[in-house]
Amino acid sequence: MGIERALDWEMFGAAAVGLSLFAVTAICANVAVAHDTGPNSMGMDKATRPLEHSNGSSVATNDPIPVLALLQSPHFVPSLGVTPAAFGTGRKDVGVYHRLRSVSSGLCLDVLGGSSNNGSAIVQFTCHSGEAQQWYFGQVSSGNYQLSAKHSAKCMRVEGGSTAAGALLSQQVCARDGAGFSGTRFIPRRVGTTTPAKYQLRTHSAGMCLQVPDSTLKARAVQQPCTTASSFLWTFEPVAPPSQSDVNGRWSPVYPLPSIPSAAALLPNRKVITWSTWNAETFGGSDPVDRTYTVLFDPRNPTAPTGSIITHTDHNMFCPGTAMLADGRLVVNGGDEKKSAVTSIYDYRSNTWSRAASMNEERWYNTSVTVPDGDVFTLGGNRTSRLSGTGEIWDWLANTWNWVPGAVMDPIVSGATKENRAQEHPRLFVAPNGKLFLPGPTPNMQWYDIGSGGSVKSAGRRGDDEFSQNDVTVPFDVGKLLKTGGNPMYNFGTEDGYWPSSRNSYVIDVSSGSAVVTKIAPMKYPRTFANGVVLPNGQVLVVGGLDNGAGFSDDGAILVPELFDPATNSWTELAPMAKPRPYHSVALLLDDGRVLVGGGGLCRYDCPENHPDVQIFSPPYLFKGPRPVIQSAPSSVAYGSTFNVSTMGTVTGFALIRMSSVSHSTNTDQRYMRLASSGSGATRTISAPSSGNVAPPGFYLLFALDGDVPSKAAVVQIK
Ligand SMILES: [Cu+2]
Repeated sequence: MGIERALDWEMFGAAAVGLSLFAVTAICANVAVAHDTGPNSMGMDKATRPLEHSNGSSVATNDPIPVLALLQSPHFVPSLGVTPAAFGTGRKDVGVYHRLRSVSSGLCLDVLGGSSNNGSAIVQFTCHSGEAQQWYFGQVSSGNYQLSAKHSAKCMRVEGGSTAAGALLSQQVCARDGAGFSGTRFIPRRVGTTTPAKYQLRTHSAGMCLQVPDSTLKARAVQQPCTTASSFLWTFEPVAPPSQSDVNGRWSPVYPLPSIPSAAALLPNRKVITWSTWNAETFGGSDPVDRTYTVLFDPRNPTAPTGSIITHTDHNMFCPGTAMLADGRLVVNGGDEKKSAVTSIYDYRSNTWSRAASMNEERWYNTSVTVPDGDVFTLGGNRTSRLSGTGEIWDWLANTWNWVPGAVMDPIVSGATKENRAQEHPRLFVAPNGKLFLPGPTPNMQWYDIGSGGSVKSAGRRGDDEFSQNDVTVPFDVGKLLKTGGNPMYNFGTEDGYWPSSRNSYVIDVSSGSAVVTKIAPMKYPRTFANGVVLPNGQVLVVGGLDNGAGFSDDGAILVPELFDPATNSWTELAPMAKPRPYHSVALLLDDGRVLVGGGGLCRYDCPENHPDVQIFSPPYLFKGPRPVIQSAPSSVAYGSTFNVSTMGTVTGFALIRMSSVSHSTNTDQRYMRLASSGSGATRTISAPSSGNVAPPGFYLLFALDGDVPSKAAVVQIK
């Protein structure tokens, strides 16, 4: 055990939460594999083989393992609001905007008139708090940044990519590459050792420096041969994020978990099951075994999570497909670095995992979705296997996986590059027409019809969007999806380059049976690996992620969440969380209207990006006054029926949100709808959803609303 680990133990020991709370038990560890002989099924021999654990000691897999203490490594100190001293010398660690103030004039770089048009001049102007003076440093290669303006999401550029002295700067689309790319890269170089730090901003293409020649208001910025005169020097002033408040929302303490929640599901008993991989800290290793670390977390008792190591299903449930079944059980199929065809099912009623039929094909990073008749369709996950990735459907009654031969991957992969990793986590949603709509990550959207052997048809292009892996796509109303962020590169950033994440945002309306794409205001921050959670008021919380596509990194973590309001198609920043939530992080709506956010990591032993913890966000609607109350509601309702609920307080409407599972920013369960109601006073009569096309069968959260303020939810099964 190294010094750092010893320190971790001490730090953990000093924490307010005691070790005893994290008893790690190996439930069901000695239950024989009963009913499956799938390709990875090697029985107890493999599952009980001793392992070289990360602390160097050899332990049997079925023994309790004190993993938690190893994981309490608070390496990460949030640097929000602090300008890093090392700008230009390597990777940064901030996800904040900066004002750029001229040392000579004291004025700030501004897009003239706050314009969002291409070609608008970059000028100096009196410093203020507006978004046209806030710049994001998006790293594109070591020490090279694109500077994008917050209001427009467009980039500062030397006009025409000119290398001439005196060339002017204006704002242009943030080109990824090609002709528009030159003139958009800047290299901050610190000059002297003053506080605050002063920087030159060197242009990559010309090797010149950004200058504003005098103190004239609205003077345009130009490039000139670099000197250290004050007209070439800039201070970078971080813009403070919103504070924790009733208006901006409030975060709970960070609650440690026994393992990293890289996947999670909200269960009908209002608890959350999370899971990770075969090891508490790393997905890789020379001898990964088929088992999974899981945690049962009760938001009402957040300091007492229960960790388990599931060995008897012989399934490493790492980067799988996930879906919630009609009866509230969770299905997890595929996953595992070695690829896996195994299907596991978690039953909240007995708190047990069991094994179901294996798929016809091994998959890693596939997507699963519960379809209107309760079966589960899965697609993709064939990048490393080189198998077909063609869709299969699990018949829940017969417990068999059957090919859907026409549900092929070609349209998803078409035109993609290796770095797009197009075969991974296709976005799949049940549309009101009963077909499966695939809005991404390819910009070539598709309709998958899984009837009659299956077929695929183009749904058109996703506007002017690019390929966007690990984006956020959330069905925020019947037939309506929010699509925001993502990155054309998956896991890029470990070589010599980064790709800034996207802020592109669209509303995609499929309620007519064809996809209508509307480009909306960009998200305030660039994000990849973020999670989107639809809230009881119909708004969408987007939380976490990175400003680049690097897996297993906290660099460029965005700590400020944003709220999307479909009434105005606009974004509002909220109070920042305490920890980065990068690759392998999760977020879920809880039944009380709060949002659970956690995870990130599984990089390697003791890497600083491992985040075995969660934090719970209370959105602003919880601080607006008394909440309505649902006193009673039926436990299940039938499609097309009406049902009564009794309420207390002011009730202006009802919302229904499907309880969901999430991994890798992928959540196919989640969906939102308002329900029509009649009556007044304590008893209201509500119309249930019409069919499984609108509301796939399963457990839902039913919220009463007083305007935008939600009740705590009743849990209702729709069938
Ligand atoms: Cu993964």
